[in-house]
Amino acid sequence: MGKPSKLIDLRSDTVTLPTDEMREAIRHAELGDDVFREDPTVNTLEETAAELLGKDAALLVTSGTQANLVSLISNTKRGDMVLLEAESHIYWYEVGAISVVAGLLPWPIRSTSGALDPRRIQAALRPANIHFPDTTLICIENTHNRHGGTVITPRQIEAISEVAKTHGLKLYMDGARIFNAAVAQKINVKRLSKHVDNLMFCLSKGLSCPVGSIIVGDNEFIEKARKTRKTLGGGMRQAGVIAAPGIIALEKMITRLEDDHRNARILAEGLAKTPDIKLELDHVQTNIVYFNIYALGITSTQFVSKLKEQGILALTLDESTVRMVTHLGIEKSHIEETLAVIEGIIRNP
Ligand code: TLP
Repeated sequence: MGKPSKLIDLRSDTVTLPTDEMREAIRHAELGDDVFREDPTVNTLEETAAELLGKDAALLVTSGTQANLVSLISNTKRGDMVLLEAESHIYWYEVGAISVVAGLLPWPIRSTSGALDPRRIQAALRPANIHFPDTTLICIENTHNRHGGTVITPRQIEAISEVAKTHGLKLYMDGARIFNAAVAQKINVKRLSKHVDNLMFCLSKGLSCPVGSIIVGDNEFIEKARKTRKTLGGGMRQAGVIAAPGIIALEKMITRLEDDHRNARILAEGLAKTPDIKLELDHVQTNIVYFNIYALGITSTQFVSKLKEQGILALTLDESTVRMVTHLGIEKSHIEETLAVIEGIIRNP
């Protein structure tokens, strides 16, 4: 097979473009000043999101990173200690905002596939002592990005929430891809949100919106988060232009995530059969595929630039690990082309 005719962008589901219906909705959105709570489109989106996740209220913010930061600040006080998974997005990819801006001490806990073991949480808790910061929050991530888009089950979340309750801690979920987690497990998303105090999810990943993330929680928390968002300069005016595609995403883009999962599986199974490529098939549960190319004798950066020469875009995770993410616009035929290109690279690394 020759060079693919069109770029196949597997870097992230964040590269998805709004659908025609979303663009139309943006054009026609009814708008107002959201700082005055007068944007009807934002209000509708927030009400829809709160209902979908089974919480009192919701807040639209600009990005997943802002959602996590607003939530961290609103769930804690400066100087507190926060327990989180060692590979979590908050710990790795948010420019240290948890410390730099929120003034918190992140306490990473290792796991094998992204789900925190309640016994390890228990072991990390410290007794009241003048030397120690107060531990007030546990953060989980679902699906878990750096573990390969793995899902956390309602039972696992409930077990973590029991430790949280016993010790008076709050439980927050970075659910950037929470609908992927729900669709993969064929469950109502409320079963994943039920046992956390609050959570966020992203509109601008697999749901294909151009901008935005949503925080959901109880009324008191969301009021606090609204003020925190303002502190961070995140109060928006006619934000209905962002909210309008969000409403369509929640109505129409969730069930199709299954297609992305199916394509990721085809990709992973193809890669697993390819000599010199190693991957954990068990970890491929949603739309993210990581694979190791160490045995090829080139770095992941070199591998990714060879892919790019052939019109395929991917990201590196570390020196020998490559990441590919499926999303709207990636069809089965693109996956087949990608596998064929990879076979070519392997024959001639
Ligand atoms: N993740 C991005 C990159 O930052 C790595 C991606 O392409 O996967 N939580 C999780 C679990 C995420 O994966 C991301 C984005 C965020 C938070 C932050 O969202 P944004 O990019 O909207 O700030």
